[in-house]
Amino acid sequence: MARSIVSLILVLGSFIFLTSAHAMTIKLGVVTKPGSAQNIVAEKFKQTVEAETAGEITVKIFHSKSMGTETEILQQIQMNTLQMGIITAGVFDTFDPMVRVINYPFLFKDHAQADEILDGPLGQEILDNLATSGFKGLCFSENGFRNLTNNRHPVKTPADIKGLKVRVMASALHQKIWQALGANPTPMPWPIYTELEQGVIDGQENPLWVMEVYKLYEVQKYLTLTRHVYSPHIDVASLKWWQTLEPSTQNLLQRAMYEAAVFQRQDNRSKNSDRLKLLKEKGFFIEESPDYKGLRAAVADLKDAEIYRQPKVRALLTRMLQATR
Ligand code: EAX
Repeated sequence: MARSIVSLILVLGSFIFLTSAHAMTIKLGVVTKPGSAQNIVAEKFKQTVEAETAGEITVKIFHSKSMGTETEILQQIQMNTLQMGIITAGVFDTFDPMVRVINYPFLFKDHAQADEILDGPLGQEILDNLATSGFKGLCFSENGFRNLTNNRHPVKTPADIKGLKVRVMASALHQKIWQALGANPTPMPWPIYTELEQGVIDGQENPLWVMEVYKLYEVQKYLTLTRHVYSPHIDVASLKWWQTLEPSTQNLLQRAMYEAAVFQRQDNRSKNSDRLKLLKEKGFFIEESPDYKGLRAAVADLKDAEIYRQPKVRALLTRMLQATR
């Protein structure tokens, strides 16, 4: 009896030792709430990783600002207090100015071109360069093409944008874009429902899913399909942490994240026409064909702006503009 208890304890002990030696919990941060584009990537990634490792690796998702703003999530990833994040590319531009290249206005003509470039060598250069600010760039998922909403009046031409107080992300580029379009851009972290409701700002710009998931139709009246920036997420890990992982684990996580990204891009795109219908039903006045020529002309000089002056950034922007022409 005593012997069998001892051997049971030994067996249990070695089992606990074995599992704890390999078991790992990855903390992953997103600023958005469940149902959002970022969360769909995170949940798919979690599913795959936990299924393929039979639970040896657990992914814990921190969402809805429980880890702070996107900028704060990135700072925690740099320090490895969070290991991963699905973060809107716009807010990277204070960490790594190279990212401004993919947020350039009217850069990609459609989703196919965005995928081709971002999954290709130019996208890889941007992911690799993130190592200089402490991130392992894994791949790109999507927020989507961004569109303007506001509460003042319908917007069709740049003249209609003049003087609108538009909330923008914490991004020098996004601020420049809206200055060039004649608005009064106001940087603020996400979410911004209350500020819209209280009229602190007249408008904001985001992909269609945001207007639906965050019920912006309750506090905004006019939607213009400006599609001014294709907004990816960059799916990142803490470089400090990544370097401690076995190559086999790195491969698994890299592949699982790419699969999640591809799944989410398709999921997001497949819902856009229904979203447009829903937003109309909810009372949005929608301008579907604004003066794209005028909008493009207003931002055409941005490539020469100070924010693209660093030689490395400038060189990549030139190549990117050629590749997407
Ligand atoms: O993903 O801050 C932003 O405008 C982002 O696009 C938002 O978090 C939704």
